[in-house]
Amino acid sequence: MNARSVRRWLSLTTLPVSAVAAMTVGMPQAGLAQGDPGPPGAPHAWTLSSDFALHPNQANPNPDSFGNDDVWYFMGSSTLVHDPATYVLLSDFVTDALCVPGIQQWHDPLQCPGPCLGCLPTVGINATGLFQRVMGIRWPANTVRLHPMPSQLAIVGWRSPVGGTVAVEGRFADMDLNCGDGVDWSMDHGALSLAEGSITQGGSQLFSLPEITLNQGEFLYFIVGPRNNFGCDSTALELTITLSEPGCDSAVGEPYCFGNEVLCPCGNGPFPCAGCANSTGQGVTLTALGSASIALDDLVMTAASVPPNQFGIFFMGSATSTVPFGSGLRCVGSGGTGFFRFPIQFSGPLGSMSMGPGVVDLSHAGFPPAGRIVSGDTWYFQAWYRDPSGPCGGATNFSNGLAVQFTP
Ligand SMILES: [Ca+2]
Ligand SMILES: [Ca+2]
Repeated sequence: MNARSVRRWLSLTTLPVSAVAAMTVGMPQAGLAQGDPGPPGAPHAWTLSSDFALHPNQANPNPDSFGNDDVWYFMGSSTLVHDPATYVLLSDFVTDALCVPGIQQWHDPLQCPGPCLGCLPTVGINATGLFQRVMGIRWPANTVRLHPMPSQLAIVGWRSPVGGTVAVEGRFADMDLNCGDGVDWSMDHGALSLAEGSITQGGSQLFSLPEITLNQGEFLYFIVGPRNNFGCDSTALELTITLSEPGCDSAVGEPYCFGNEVLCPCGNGPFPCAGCANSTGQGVTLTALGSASIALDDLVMTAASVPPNQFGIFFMGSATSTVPFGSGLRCVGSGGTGFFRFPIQFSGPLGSMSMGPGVVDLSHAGFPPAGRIVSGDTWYFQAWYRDPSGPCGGATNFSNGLAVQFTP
């Protein structure tokens, strides 16, 4: 695009004045540095120790920190076979396990070897705020312990509240360092083992699975079995499950920040490769064709599934974010350099907006120096559009984000 056509494009975009005025309320301004309004929106990680609900809010199953019910399950089994049909919720909860006030645990109330020995199998947490050493067990504050029986597994189940791809990271560690023959551990998807191992007496093992695809409602199980002897099998389970962003295809650039139902402002997802749902029932996808070459300047970005006949813009920033806004998520952060707005667009009867070729030229013609695209820059783009009857009561919504690293 040459300078004349850029000027024509810019002047054309000044025409719908009322639309501009209506859209400008609350929108990032070109070239105006803005801090991100607080931390990113709802986090998208589940950590066993921080989600473990304490007295008097204990629950089994246990909700997550986002208000989803029935996410964490504290369980035992009836045999050592890894068969979810044989897993049962531990029914009894105490706040002074092992005779230590503040050690809170779920267990089977029928299998208690003796006073202060605790009941098994068990899943519990040290909520005393202090490191505890009790009967040889070294139990750091806020650490979750599992202990099996000779023929019963100790199990933490996680029932996925979302559909998507998750990363799982954590560690099993012996807490009773002076005795025992170690434990077997496993991480299962339903009845299928995804990772397993044995830790010897006093040992520990890390686990990390970067990509597990789950449907909403499917279970991951984190399991401790006794090996040959269940004595001294207190085992710490550290566990964090993180919702990862699925790979969605764009010929150029990397789409990110999608409309999953946990993050979208009123649960208006999931759209694994688009923004949060709008009034059409769809999320808007932002993808690009052409190339990221500065010299060619042939990048063409398209936002599809926009509500018909609405105004919108493309804008960019030098950082990512995840901020609920309107009926969607703002995925672009100012990065200290500001947001840069491209000309107003109209979605027309087909509900689509495109920008380019000429994006690089446009940035040089219309933006202050901090917003002029040069080789080596990575810019984060997003489409922002009006949607007066959007699902969350917000009058605007966003596409997914698109990261583009520019080349010579
Ligand atoms: Ca041990
Ligand atoms: Ca053992």
